[in-house]
Amino acid sequence: MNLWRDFHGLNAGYVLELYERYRQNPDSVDAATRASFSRWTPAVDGAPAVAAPAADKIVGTVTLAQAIRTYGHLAAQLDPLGTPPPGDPSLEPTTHGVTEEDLRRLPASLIDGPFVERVANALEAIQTLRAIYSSTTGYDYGHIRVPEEREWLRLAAESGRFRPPRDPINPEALLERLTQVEAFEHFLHRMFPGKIRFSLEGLDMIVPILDEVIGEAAEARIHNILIGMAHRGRLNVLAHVLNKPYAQILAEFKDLTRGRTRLDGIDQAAGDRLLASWTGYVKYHMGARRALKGGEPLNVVVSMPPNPSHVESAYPVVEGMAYAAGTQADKPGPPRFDPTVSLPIVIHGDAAFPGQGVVAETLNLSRLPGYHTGGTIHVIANNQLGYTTNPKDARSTLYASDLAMGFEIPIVHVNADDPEACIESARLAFAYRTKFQKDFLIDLIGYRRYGHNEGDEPRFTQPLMYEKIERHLTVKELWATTMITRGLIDGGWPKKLMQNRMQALQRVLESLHPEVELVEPQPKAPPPGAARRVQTAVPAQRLRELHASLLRAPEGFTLHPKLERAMQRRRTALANLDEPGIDWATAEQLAFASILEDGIAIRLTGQDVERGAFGQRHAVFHDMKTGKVFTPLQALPQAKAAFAVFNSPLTENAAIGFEYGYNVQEPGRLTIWEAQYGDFVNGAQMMIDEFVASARAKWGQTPSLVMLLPHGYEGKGPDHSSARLERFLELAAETNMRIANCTTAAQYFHLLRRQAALLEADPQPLVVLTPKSLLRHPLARSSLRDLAEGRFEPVIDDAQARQRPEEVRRLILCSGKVHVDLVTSGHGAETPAIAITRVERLYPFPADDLRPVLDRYPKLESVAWVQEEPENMGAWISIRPHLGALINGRWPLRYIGRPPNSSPTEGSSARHATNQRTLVEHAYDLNSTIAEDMFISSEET
Ligand SMILES: Cc1ncc(C[n+]2csc(CCOP(=O)(O)OP(=O)(O)O)c2C)c(N)n1
Repeated sequence: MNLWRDFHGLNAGYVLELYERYRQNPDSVDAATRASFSRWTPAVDGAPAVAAPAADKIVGTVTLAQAIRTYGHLAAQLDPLGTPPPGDPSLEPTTHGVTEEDLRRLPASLIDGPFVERVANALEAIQTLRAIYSSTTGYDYGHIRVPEEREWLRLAAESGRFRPPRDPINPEALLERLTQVEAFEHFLHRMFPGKIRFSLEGLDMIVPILDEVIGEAAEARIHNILIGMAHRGRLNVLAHVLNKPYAQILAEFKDLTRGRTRLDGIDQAAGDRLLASWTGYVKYHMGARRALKGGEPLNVVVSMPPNPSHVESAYPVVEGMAYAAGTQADKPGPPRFDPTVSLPIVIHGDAAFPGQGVVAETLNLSRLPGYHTGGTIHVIANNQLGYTTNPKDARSTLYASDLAMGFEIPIVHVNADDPEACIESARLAFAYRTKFQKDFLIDLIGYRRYGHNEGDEPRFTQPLMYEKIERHLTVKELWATTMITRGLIDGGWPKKLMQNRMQALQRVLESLHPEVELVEPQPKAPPPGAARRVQTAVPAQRLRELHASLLRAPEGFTLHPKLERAMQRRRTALANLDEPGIDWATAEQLAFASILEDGIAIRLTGQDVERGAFGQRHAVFHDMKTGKVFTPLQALPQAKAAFAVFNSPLTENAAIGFEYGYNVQEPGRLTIWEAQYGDFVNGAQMMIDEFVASARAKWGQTPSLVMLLPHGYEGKGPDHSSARLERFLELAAETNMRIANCTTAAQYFHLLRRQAALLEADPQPLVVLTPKSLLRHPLARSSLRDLAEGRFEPVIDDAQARQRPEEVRRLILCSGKVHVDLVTSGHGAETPAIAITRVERLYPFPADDLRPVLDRYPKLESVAWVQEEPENMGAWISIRPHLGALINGRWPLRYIGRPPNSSPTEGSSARHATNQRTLVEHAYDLNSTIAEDMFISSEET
């Protein structure tokens, strides 16, 4: 036995202590230890025969080593501008009761590690640890709770496995790359002074880091690489990583009038309208795609989706895209996710990462079923400033990356002026991600050479920092110096390289043909009539077979008794062709089943969607005895594509961003997100404004995301009632979305099928205000015939009034649940002069369907819009001009409803009930006057 070879660290200390005890009294240790020590000749074995080192020195050495491994990053020189690191007392030997002399006397093997063989004693071992952990890289992984991962990370750091020169790099290629990056910024700076480009300078190493990760990913045959990033350095990454041609970028900088007067493939009038509203977009937010070419068909696509100015909003979108790219959904059952197919890389700002809530929301998705992408590589482009704000005002944490610690993401802080350390961090990130399929974060600490943008004067707010920056050599210059010192190049070479690059850019600028080079995505005009032609009816026999399949549970599956009864009731729902036995949830299941049978995959997510917030859906059943789950739509024999259903975590913003990304990456799948209550969708207003509503106009994207938003005034109070329809209507323009508020199960059925059928032909987001009480209301139920022979009706006229049109004096137009309140009020029978027509599709405004309704009633005296939302909410404000144009002064158009209110509803259910009753009474009161009631607004049009 050799003490120092066989035992390390504290173990060695403990054995020594035991040996001391044995020496003084052999009986004080157990028999096995006694036998072992009796064979031990300390002098021969190398252990001190008489004076073993004091245990406290051994313990001190070991705890010092441990402290360096955990806190060494606090002493690392991470700031290229030279700010001294904060340090930590635990990194000092004296804190652990040891001196350098003690360490020199102790053997290196006290400290376990791959380098131990190469060093002579504990002092050298500690010095080696310092060189590793407190250099220009700060390994920050002490928060990882999985021992295997921690050990892997430790060995990776201490073996230098990924670090040049052990893992060599091509120094000339790196110099050329850094020259390319720098020259591009210099050139733009010189040729377009004052133009915003959000220069990368100070964080130039981002490009070689991306090169490294992408190169490794391509070798690992990862097919889809998705890069998410905001403004900083985006142009440089577009040019050099995505290979966006210089000519195209320069053409955008020239900012020439587009000179385009027509769009191909559509008539002039439609083209004019589109061009008039076509917004185009700022160059530093545009997206790009690049197919990597290799010797053999590599088939790797690197893409960077466009992003809005809202920093970090692209992060969940990229995750959704990566997840979709890695998910196979063309076979029935649950979809299959392969983490080796795609790789998300997200570049964050150092102020944005800790500041924007969507980051925490998205990090929380990272390891959840239905969202886990196999690991994201994060890079914080840490220039130590957020616009004009210093870190001390930007975050409550030491590092910009600290939020990631809670998600057990290993972090490497790295000085952006040390290219070799940066390359190592990229390799480490990729290797860790490959091994553990988890996120990894590189906190790349550099600086910002100019102001927030190039027109900004940074010295107003950071005069001292910019004094340093002015004198600071660029990373390219530093690397060139290193190469000269290492004798790799001669002194004139870097300058020559730079000249070459600048001249090349100059040649591109001189030979620019902006009309050719300026390639902007064009919004695709929807094919005329696609939506109108779509067939959504499903033959009754096919529906009955689907229904039977959906009700077939596995052998021996024990349902909850209440669900068992509900299922029994459901069994008969389709028995009779004309009996309205199909409720909302049954219609939804049938719609989903038939869509799957048509070969279109479905993904449904949202809070508690598996059961449904109102206990209506039960897309997933739980066995009462075993807890096993059963998802009928995943066991459907007729299905030809996958069905995914996932309860989402409690997020709206990241959740919608993720689904948006999933949707645009795989537009052939029906992607549905459901809000718990419709009002919560406002937590994702940014995603709705910036992506769902406007991405088509800004970036030429064609999303088709479905959002199900429970809506309806049922006395719940200010929250839980309104899905804020008014906001969606306000955002609706051109062909950017469809908005519906349907009142029957069949309408919902056809609407979903219609959306699925239009995914390719005419994709548009679909906003559906879904019911709560109507989920089970008899009037909302539909018959099998409605599903088998009907279609989605944008407008449903009053079936009874149609029979006696000449009696009708007032036409009430309404949408959603208030229709049921009106027709169940009992006033109808007394007032045959009223017709009640439902507007089921609110956008696009169904003018063609309403026109015949208005023309149907020859004795009409007035048209009234009735809604339960206050006057400043709901559909009224948006729909009023459309109705006015349609009525064209033939009758007065009046509003019957609550007055404007800053809150969506009354706070009390009693008050709600009274107001709702009054509202209905006034709708039926042909003699009511404007001033009589609080429900009537002050004006007639
Ligand atoms: C949601 C949002 N709020 C505010 C802004 C305005 N803004 C743009 S960049 C920026 C500073 C970002 O700092 P940081 O994340 O460190 O990135 P940097 O610009 O320094 O690279 C601010 C405040 C924005 N774009 N998005």
